[in-house]
Amino acid sequence: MKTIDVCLTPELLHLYDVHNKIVVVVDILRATSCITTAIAHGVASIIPVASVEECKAWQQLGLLAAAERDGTMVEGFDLGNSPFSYMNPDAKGKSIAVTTTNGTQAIRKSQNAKQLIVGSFLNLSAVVNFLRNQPVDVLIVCAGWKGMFNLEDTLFAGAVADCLTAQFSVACDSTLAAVALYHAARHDMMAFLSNSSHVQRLASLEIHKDIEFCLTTDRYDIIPVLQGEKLVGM
Ligand code: 3SL
Repeated sequence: MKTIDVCLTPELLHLYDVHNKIVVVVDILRATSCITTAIAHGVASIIPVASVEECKAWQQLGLLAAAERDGTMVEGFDLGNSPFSYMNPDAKGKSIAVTTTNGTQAIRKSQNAKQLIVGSFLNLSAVVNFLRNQPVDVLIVCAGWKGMFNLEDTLFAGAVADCLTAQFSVACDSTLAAVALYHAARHDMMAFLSNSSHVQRLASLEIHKDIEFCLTTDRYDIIPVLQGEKLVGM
């Protein structure tokens, strides 16, 4: 039987062989929610990059560029990391280079996967329905925060694994833990996450609207998938 596993932080990624797996990268607050929103609103592609310098180089080549560090937009860029900024009609049909504190790093670290897709609560059912029919093992990579565990990404991993118990066997206790946390949280994720570190961090930056949006389930039916260096809609 195919397996589903959860890598709780990118620091643990060296323990997994991603070459033969579909990797789902998740950074609920907010990178993968932004990427999902961007593609759903007609952005042609997202180029996820690790460093601010690399992102700047894309901007100098004429691309729109988004950079976030520690929750704040980096000066000199066109966009930060709010899902609402990706709804701007001016971004439609464009490619956007993006760097974020954790999410784009997790994507780059997972890029050798057999296939890499991007997940968020916004496209939860689309991700689940896609994975259900795939003949290979799945690894959900939680972006976390600067190498550390976070709750919101783990809840998403638990939600996906919970929906796939009939088709996949669980490879590791991290998946069981993620499902247990999701069961504890699912009726009121906002309340469950209220003391979590990144919700507190974003709340201190007065980004409540983004938190609420990123915890919305099934707003979009698309899945960003990595093709070469770009994430495009599937
Ligand atoms: O860490 C990341 O990749 C970001 O999503 C963090 S933030 O939500 O923009 O603060």
